[in-house]
Amino acid sequence: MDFEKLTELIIELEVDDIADAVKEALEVDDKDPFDVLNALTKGMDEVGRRYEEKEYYLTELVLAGETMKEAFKILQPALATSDKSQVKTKIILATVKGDNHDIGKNILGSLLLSSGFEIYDLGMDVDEDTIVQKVKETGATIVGLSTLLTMTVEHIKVVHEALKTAGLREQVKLIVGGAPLNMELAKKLGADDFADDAVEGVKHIKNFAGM
Ligand code: B1M
Repeated sequence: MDFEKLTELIIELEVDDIADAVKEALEVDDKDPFDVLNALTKGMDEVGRRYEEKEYYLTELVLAGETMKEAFKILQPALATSDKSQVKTKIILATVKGDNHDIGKNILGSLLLSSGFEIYDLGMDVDEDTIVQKVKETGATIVGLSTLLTMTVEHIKVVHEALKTAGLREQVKLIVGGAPLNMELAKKLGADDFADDAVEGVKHIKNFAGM
């Protein structure tokens, strides 16, 4: 199972075949799971391009999301590392209010879990009050926000302000990710850090946690 084929299966929305293909790549061909993840993500980027060009419509976007989730069910255990820390740093993850994209956030969550972090995943379309409440309840020291939509990036600022108003901003590091963001914009919106992809996200978060 070569990487091009995996990319193609995502683009062609082969929701029934993708799990077997990922299994074959990992178990028969002994491919690196992170390279498999890259091949799948490349497919999602092409789906996004086709959607922009109006070759694909919302139905295809939905199916692409389902296909990626099927792939990830197989990939997730393979991405797990043996890098477990003794003391568990608590992290809250959420996709911001108004945004229903959760695949990137879920990948980050799985990688963090397998690195020994304690994850509180609030899901997608999450408002600032829910995040503030969860920080109070858990004493989490890191909040990771994901957003893929240009129109929802401003919600990062809303979360930053809400944490500030609640007197919690000093106790948490706020890290964000998602295609419409970059470090400059992230900082402008009040975040402490930005990561380009989930692997980078884990590195930055480990840094915050002093690991
Ligand atoms: Co939507 N969508 N979508 N979509 N969708 C995009 C994002 C888009 C770029 C497609 C396009 O036009 N080219 C575009 C956004 C344009 C923009 O605003 N800039 C778009 C649009 C317009 C929309 C709708 C508005 C369409 C409509 O309704 N007319 C709608 C919005 C709904 C809403 O959210 N309110 C919509 C809906 C959907 C579905 C729900 C159908 C589905 C999502 C399913 C799901 O997530 N459960 C979907 C999909 C699948 C996509 C694309 C094709 C793929 C997204 C994806 O899963 N990528 C996407 C095009 C694209 O991304 N190229 C697109 C794979 C995933 C692994 O990557 O999530 O980016 P990603 O995560 C990356 C990094 O960003 C980073 O790490 C991951 C990789 O390692 N990362 C972090 C993410 N979060 C991080 C947090 C971190 C660190 C790193 O630290 C905390």
